[in-house]
Amino acid sequence: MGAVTRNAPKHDIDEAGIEVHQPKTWAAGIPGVAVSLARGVEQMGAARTVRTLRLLNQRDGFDCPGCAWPEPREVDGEHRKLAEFCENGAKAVAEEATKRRVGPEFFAQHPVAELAGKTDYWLGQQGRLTHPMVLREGGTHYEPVTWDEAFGLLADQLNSLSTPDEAIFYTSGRTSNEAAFAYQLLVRSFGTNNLPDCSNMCHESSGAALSTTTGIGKGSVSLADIHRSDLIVVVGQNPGTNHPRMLSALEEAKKNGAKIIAVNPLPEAGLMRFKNPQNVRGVVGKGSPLADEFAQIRLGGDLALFQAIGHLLLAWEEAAPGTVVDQDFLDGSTDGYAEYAAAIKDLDWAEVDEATGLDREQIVRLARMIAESERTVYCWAMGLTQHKHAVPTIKEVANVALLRGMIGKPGAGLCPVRGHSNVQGDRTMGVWEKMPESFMDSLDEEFSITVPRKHGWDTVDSIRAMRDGTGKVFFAMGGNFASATPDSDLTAQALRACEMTVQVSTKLNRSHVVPGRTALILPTLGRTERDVQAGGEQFVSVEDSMSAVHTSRGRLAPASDCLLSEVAIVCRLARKVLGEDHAVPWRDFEADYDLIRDRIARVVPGCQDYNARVREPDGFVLPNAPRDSRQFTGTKTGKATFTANELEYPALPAGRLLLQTMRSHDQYNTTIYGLSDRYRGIEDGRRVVFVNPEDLADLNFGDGELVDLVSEWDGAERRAERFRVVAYPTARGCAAAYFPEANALVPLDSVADTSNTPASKSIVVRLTAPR
Ligand SMILES: Nc1nc2c(c(=O)[nH]1)N[C@H]1C(S)=C(S)[C@@H](COP(=O)(O)OP(=O)(O)OC[C@H]3O[C@@H](n4cnc5c(=O)[nH]c(N)nc54)[C@H](O)[C@@H]3O)O[C@H]1N2
Ligand SMILES: Nc1nc2c(c(=O)[nH]1)N[C@H]1C(S)=C(S)[C@@H](COP(=O)(O)OP(=O)(O)OC[C@H]3O[C@@H](n4cnc5c(=O)[nH]c(N)nc54)[C@H](O)[C@@H]3O)O[C@H]1N2
Ligand SMILES: [Mo]
Repeated sequence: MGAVTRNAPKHDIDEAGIEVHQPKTWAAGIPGVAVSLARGVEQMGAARTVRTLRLLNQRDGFDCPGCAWPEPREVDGEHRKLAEFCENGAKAVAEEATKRRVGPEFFAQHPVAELAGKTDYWLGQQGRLTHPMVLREGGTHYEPVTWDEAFGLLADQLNSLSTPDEAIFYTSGRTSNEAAFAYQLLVRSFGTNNLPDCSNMCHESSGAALSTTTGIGKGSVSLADIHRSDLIVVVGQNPGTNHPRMLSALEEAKKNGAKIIAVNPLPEAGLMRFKNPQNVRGVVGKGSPLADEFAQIRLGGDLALFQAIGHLLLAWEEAAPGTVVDQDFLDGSTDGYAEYAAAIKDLDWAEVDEATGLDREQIVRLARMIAESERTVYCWAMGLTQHKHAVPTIKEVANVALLRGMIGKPGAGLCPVRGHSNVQGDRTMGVWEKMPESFMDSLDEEFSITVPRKHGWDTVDSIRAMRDGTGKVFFAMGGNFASATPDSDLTAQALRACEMTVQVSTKLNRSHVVPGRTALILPTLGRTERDVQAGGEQFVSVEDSMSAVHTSRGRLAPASDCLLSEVAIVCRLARKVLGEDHAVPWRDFEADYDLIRDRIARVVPGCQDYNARVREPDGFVLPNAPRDSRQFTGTKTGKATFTANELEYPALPAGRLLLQTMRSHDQYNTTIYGLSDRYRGIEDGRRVVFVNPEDLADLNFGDGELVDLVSEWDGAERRAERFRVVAYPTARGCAAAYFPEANALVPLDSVADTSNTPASKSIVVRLTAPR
């Protein structure tokens, strides 16, 4: 039990030591392999590194706790590699399988007030949490507490609320299907739909747009479709860092003759060239060029770009009828085409120029490639979802796909690339503040209970509620709410105003040190660890970005004897909160997860016979009508739906920059693995702001200067201090800094229409001399 404690860094980040080098023009290859092994050995020693990585993403092993990119499926004629993981997946595993420990002695040594002054990096590097801990009202330090007392304290607090709606139950996307299903059942049995999740800040905009256009809030491609496509459009996504295994899929598609268009304000290394560490050419050669066209778009210019592409496609169709538009598909399977065509007929090109910053010839070239492609896949991530006009932007991408009939046929489709490894599965299992009525009905029927129908709070509304005193208990199933959310100072005050905050976590993070009046830390097992219950050793299941459901079985000894699994935490808490004679057999659920899966099979659409099918070697794929049969049963009209949208893009006042907040190559969201953003040339620091050199000249700032970033929103200012300016080839008028350091600048009310996702990719800022 944690006998070996590897040393955690004593010192925090020294930004004075930051180094800035030339950015790289290619991704992965030897440095990637070397870095992943070094990080593993640093955190867990050599033997454990080899043993652990051997099981990563293998059929008898555990699902990578990194991103949601799918594994190859034998049934589709695809084969898993001996090392089916990437540099950043290996880092994610090293973080979890680390031998460093944060136990009661650590908390006795460090008062909470001191810990609150540390960076997310320092906190995360201290290691795995080993004991349940409590911070009592008025206390200065966390103290050990028994599980039983911890659940008792929380149950008393919950049961003393004047309504269950005063409690908020957050989820991060690493939670397994079994834990997620049990958790939402507990929350709804208790009496609320306040189930915000990380998806609210992530692909909520994709879900909102796609449920209107295709009738299902998920993508409509499989890995095989990517391999078979002849054109892949990657918009607002940095796969080299955030979905590195996707580069292998892009490389394979290229080998089969596909072309790639990259649309991004930054020339991300992983979009330019790829050296595949899995083959000899990738290790010693120059690697393969990836993007055939790189469109260096301005932040938030994508809606205009896709309207322009749609406009050109229609103009060419008009000039030569029957050559561009897929008329059969349009006539038979879609709705709303006439309104859409009318809306983009009179396109204002001056606005397109202003919004995109692209050459008109390039837009024409992109539209040509799209017009000539027989099988196009559109991939996107946070570069599209985190803007005020995110939902209509994604609808415009869908419009272009629909025009050419690029959905529900091999090698084509829409592919929102998900973040957290089980964020999609959590939603399927009911973690959503506005699950449909039909799901609630099934829960009622299956368990003979009555769950509430009133929609709950999402992430932004939860922060508002805690700020206003209507949200009083905050419970988090994983994640790091304090750092991941916008408006860091306001959110911290909101959390501190709660009666009680509770974090179910594997590792120390900021959310533990921004506590409510009373705070609990409930340490839990990670993906990599063996999960033994009364009914024997358990496995869990997850769903990837392409709707494939499969098992994940941990193999390592748990980080401490005191850890409980997420399922056990939910079930024990439920018994305390709801009483021992509740309609749901919580004790049995905890002992044997098969019993939870039996219920999932009866409640969750598409999950019939779950226990048997998930045990198939590759698991099973959830039904997806648009992809499987070109059916759009989920839309209002039962057809794929074109939409007409206003041309919208972020306004940029004179002397200001539009700032995006993004991930470095050395972090997983708020977990900072290290200080190397290798591809962008940044080492040993994180407080940098990337700005185009011509903008710097216009604004009278120089490369290497220290500045404060001041965001301006609705008459109020927010400040993030002491960032080093890095002259960088980003699009004009645009800047970039890392999440979560820059989250203080994102105003709580600056959100995407419809999806309520924080607009953290378009913050109006000015640079000023440091205060
Ligand atoms: N190693 C690692 N893997 C991860 C994560 C991690 O933190 N680390 N996080 C996981 C999660 S939860 C998620 S959601 C995904 C995130 O995956 P990404 O979406 O790739 O993550 P970001 O770093 O936010 O990068 C956004 C990309 O979009 C571009 N972009 C920003 N604004 C715009 C715009 O307006 N238009 C266009 N066209 N491009 C734009 C940026 O330049 C950047 O390349 O990754 C997942 N995988
Ligand atoms: N400014 C800005 N803000 C953003 C974004 C952005 O691009 N810009 N991106 C947004 C996006 S896309 C997302 S998804 C959110 C992420 O928001 P979250 O999901 O809340 O944050 P993470 O950093 O992924 O959570 C990390 C913590 O999860 C815990 N953890 C890890 N594994 C497990 C596990 O197996 N079980 C449990 N119980 N806990 C575990 C650890 O304690 C770790 O400290 O952030 C959002 N915030
Ligand atoms: Mo995400």
